[in-house]
Amino acid sequence: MFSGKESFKSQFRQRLAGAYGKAVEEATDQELYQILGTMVREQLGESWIATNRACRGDGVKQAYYFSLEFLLGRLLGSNLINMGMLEMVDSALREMGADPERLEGCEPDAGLGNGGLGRLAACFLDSLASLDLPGHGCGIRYKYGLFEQKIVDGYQVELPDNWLREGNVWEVRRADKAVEVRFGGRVTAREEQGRLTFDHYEYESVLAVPYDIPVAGYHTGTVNTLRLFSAEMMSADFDPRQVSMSDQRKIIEYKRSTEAISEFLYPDDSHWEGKRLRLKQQYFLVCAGIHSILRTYRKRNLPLSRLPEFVSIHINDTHPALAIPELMRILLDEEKMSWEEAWMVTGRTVSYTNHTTLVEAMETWPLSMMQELLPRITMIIEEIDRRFRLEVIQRYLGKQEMAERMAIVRDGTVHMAHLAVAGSHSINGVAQVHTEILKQRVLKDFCQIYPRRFNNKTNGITHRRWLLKANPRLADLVTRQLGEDWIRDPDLLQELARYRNREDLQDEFLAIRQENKEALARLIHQETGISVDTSSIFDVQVKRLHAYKRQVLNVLHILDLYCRLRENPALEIHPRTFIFGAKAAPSYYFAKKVIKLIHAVADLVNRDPATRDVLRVVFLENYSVSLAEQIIPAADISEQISTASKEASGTGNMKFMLNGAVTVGTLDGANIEIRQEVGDENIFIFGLTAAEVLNYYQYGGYSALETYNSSPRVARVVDMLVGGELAGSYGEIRDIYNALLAENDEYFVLRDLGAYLDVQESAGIAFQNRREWAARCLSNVAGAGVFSSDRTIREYARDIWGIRPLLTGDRPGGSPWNG
Ligand code: 26Q
Repeated sequence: MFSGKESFKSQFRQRLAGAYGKAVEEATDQELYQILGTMVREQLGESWIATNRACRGDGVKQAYYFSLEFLLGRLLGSNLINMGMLEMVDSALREMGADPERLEGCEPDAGLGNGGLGRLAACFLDSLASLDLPGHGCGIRYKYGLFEQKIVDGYQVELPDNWLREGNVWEVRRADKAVEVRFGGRVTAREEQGRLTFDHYEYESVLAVPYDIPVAGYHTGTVNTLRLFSAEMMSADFDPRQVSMSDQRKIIEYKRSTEAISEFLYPDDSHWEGKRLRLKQQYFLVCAGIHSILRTYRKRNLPLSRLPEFVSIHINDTHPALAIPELMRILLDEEKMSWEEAWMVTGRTVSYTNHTTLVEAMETWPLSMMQELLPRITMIIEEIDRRFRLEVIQRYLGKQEMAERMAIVRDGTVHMAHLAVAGSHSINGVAQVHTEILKQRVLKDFCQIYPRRFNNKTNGITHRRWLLKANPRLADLVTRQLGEDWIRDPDLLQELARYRNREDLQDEFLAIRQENKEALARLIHQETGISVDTSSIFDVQVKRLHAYKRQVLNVLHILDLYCRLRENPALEIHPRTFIFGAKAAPSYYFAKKVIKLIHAVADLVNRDPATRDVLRVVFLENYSVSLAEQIIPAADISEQISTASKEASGTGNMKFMLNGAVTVGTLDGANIEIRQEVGDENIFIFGLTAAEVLNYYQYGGYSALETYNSSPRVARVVDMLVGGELAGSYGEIRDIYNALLAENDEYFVLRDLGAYLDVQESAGIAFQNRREWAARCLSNVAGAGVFSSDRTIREYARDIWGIRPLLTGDRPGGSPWNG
């Protein structure tokens, strides 16, 4: 432990010498980073012990957030901020001749997630610890995170993300807490003392080794745990000296097949691929996680019937829904509980968040695959299904067809959302409109039977990473206006609304925005060679690439401006820089074609002398948490333009707003609630509503061709796609054209295009009135308080988990590590 700057410096030097035999000026940035990270993690040790002790205390209930994804990003800066050590460490490093920013750059992003769902899990961990709540994460330590994206010739190329190459300073391997996970084999039933007993033979064992990462709250002593499991072979099973050659081959194969389980995160967002291995991952996580929870619980010497008083298991979408049959298996087979009691305990312990209503993203598994891989679990799921159907028919509705619709297992397919609803006491959506769609449409039958289980928890983001860390200049301005209290209580940001018309504040805000834009412009130039005009509007769309998110709509706006400028070189519009960042799932061919389209449009627009001074199009490759932290603070306009009803919530929208960007968006997901907070004048809303879209779908969609035929402006940009000017990509772009016209535009792009062009024009004009624009930006920052994940987590803690703050957290004034 160190306390204060001088002791930090002397320890730093000592450790550097010990580890590498070097002085600061001789060491590489990587070496300096390794030492720094290790010291920071170790500094958390005592508080980690104290938090764990407090968690074991009488009557303390803990929540465990099970997720196949944790999109953490870098941890050095956020840990230093939360520990209150950022300034001290920065200045100590500088005094020793090291560059803190370069050291931070040595840390690879922990990119163990695809997008919103994984990043939400990471924000929740930060809020749990910052609120002194006993809540931990449970996930998989993928050896490779989401692929690294390179763009070659306008096409996405996927490279492995080898984030563990230099090790991970934040994790602690806990070999002593490894647990066994069993796959395959056969199950037989026999009667023992009047009770059915199941024996499992010939299974394959995999060892789940936990790696624990401390999660430090902001200026508090609470340090929770993110436990990530790594798959290894069970070495005790084999003694290599006593096996023959052919067995050695088997061992090698066994090692390979076990380690494969935690090798890759599947960037499989709503598309089929590597199915079987993915199912293995899900069971691996759930089995190991529950095992380790129960090991801790058993130290209380209480019966498992009381588990729900002490443990809450939350499943992040259906991916960990096997937690339900796995907990049943333990209660039935190992604890010999009755079915009825086991079902009661399981239901009271588990809760579930739904993150999507897209039919193609609803998880299902072939029953046969499940049987082969998880024979006992499958038997339990079938029994859950049998009893659930009976309950539906007998106690409630008496309708066979309803039971059939709601079935957990039907026609050889397991429906994970149905399993998750049947087996948990709480089901929540992630924004008001999304929860209403769940209740009134997607899960309507279930909501009729269990209305009290359904509830809304509008998403949030941690304002510590997304403002304090990502945009220190703006955070500092806010602190100078409001004092530091907003960091603990982000609702206080609301105060800024009162000052929105103060000219000094507007000027300061605009100056900060300008500096952030210049920093991003440097990055863009460094990464792409493109120079951008920092007085232009930075119009940003960064998020996963998906048809429903409608990057294509954005592109059509660019093409409309391009056509108009060529037609009329004197056209007066404020210059714009369009910035994109997006990864496409490797098997999602349409999404990949859109990446190619963006590049083709960029080529055209950036080269043409008629437009290049007014329009620029930039695609930043390998969008990630760290890149987001650099892009978002520099955005003027935030594009949130999904087809209404499709984006469950969105959280990027909140990050932009918090940094004072103005949203151009549809009435979808949390955009609706953002509008409520900032008011109509401070957001640019366009397009169909969710009700309108859903109504169209009910009656077979709208006619894209009619829209095309009746609007020359729409027709002109759509024709551009196949007019021969977008070079080198005829095939891909033709397919996008066909999706819009021949396939009748499933995502209402053309239907919303007119309204989108109009609202963009208003936004462009509005931008030119600098005072009014700055006031709008300030209103957005002011309205962002409710979208802090602190608010979200308080609601989960109170309404779903029933957990209360630990009494160990040191309250205000500072941090227990700061000396
Ligand atoms: C489904 C089936 C089989 C395999 C994988 C999947 C799969 C994997 C990942 C389905 C969905 C995901 C990720 C979904 C996701 O990120 N959803 C987003 O969650 C955010 C947090 O709630 C919301 O804000 C976004 O609106 C939502 O799109």
